Amino acid sequence: MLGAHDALSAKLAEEAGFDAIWGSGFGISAVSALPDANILTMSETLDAIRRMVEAVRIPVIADCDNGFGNAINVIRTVAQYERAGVAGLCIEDNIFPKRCSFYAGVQRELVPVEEHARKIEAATSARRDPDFVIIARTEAFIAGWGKQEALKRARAYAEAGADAVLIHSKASTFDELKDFAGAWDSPCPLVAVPTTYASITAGDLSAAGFKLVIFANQALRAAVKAMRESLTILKREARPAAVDDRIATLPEIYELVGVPDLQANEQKFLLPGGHNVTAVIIAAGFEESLMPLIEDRPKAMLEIKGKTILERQVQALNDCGVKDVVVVRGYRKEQIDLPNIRYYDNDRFRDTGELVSLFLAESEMSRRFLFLYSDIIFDPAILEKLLKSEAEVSVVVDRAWGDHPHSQEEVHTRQPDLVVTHHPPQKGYRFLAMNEGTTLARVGRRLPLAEADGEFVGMAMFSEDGARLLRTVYHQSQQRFPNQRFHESESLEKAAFTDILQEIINCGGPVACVDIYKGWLEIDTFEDYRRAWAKVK
Ligand code: SPV
Ligand code: MG
Repeated sequence: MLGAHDALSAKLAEEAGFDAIWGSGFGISAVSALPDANILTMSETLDAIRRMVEAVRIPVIADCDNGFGNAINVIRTVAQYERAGVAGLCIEDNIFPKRCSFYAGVQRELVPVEEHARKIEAATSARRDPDFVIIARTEAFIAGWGKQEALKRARAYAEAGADAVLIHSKASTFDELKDFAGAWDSPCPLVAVPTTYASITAGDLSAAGFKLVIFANQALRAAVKAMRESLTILKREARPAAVDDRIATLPEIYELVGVPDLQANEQKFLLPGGHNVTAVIIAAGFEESLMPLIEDRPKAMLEIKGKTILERQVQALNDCGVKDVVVVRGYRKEQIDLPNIRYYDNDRFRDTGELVSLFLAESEMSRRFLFLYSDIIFDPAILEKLLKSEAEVSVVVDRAWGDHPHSQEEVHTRQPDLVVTHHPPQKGYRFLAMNEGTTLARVGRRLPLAEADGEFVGMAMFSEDGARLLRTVYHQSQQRFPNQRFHESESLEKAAFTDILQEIINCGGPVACVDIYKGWLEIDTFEDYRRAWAKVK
């Protein structure tokens, strides 16, 4: 067993492969900067033990000193500790209040052997589970009372019903205990704590007849030495990196305290909200038609009244609680360097399309995520509406498209992503919440104008299942469409986001529409850019 002083040291002991935890009274007191002398109360000690039990799966045996009083106190001690989930406890024949076995120059008294035997009986009678282990410990050697007294006491405790006897020694060699073990004539197993005779091995102890060994305080002492050394250096150098090679990394701590579980449980059990969604913004492309406007920067970094398009997007996302933002860069990637954003780079942006850029960020698609074109400015209310969607795949559709006729020429220059939907909203009722059950039938830049009943805004959201569907459809498409057209694009490599949306629809995955009416701008042409300057406040 490894002596732990708190939940974290118990966890490290478990990780190191020890069979059980010794909830050390010495250690629990020490981490409160107090001596091991019954200064902490039973409930304070129990509190520390309970945290250890909660942190590990291996058994925890609690060091209960003298049981925190007489036999009457022991009854409650056993009840409380058993309820806390410990596998057993140890009670020593020190008087209450105790003194640690090793402290020199302090008063040391043991209770009479009969009194301690009754305490052991009280302990066994108080347990509910017969497998709950009661270890009786004698301090006869510690008090200097010799082998005969130690044997007398150990025998009395074994007869009183102890499951094991801890025979403690502060000698610098193992001789005293070896002698004791040689004379031990009871089937009751023996326990040793080799703190002062520390060069002994567990194997030596086993050979001498001991069944259980406690390394009681090495974890605590390792921590103190490591902290003291690092802190001395840190104070002297006044620079955190000076101790980098002596300290655990932050990810090590995250792992130890269960951050991966926290993340998984957040996904599973917290209601969806802006905070647990990642936004993936595709900003890799280069558009000849916007030269020379975008000569020195990508479109997303075009400034409109003191703020770039990307800054405006990030602001809107943050305002809606979406703090995790990913940008896929390509053309003039060095120009995109906003803080608090994670980046992926598509260095093949000239030969590839939006879909390739999106899938560079595939590792983001293990959970709910938002998809955004990088050239749109939108009212945050649109984002809020999208975030509320419970569909697996949702796209924002502007129904203002149908308000007035569009010329072929306009469509040719602007190339809007058009949609044909099932159950489009009735004209004239567009301000009602009418996005229930509306789904995409077709999407693309070359749909017949007469059939289009909305425009895809360039904002989409995928639930965890939706993200899985997207990945599956994409990877299947790689198999099914090698070196050939993929919907409106000449190949999958050059495909647009709308092509994969169409493929999802064709594969039977519904794509839900989040209907809006205006409230957004797209910067596709000089004219758009000029208009944005006029419209944006
Ligand atoms: C403890 O770890 O608190 C013990 C063992 O009781 S010892 O400190 O060796 O007494
Ligand atoms: Mg102790």
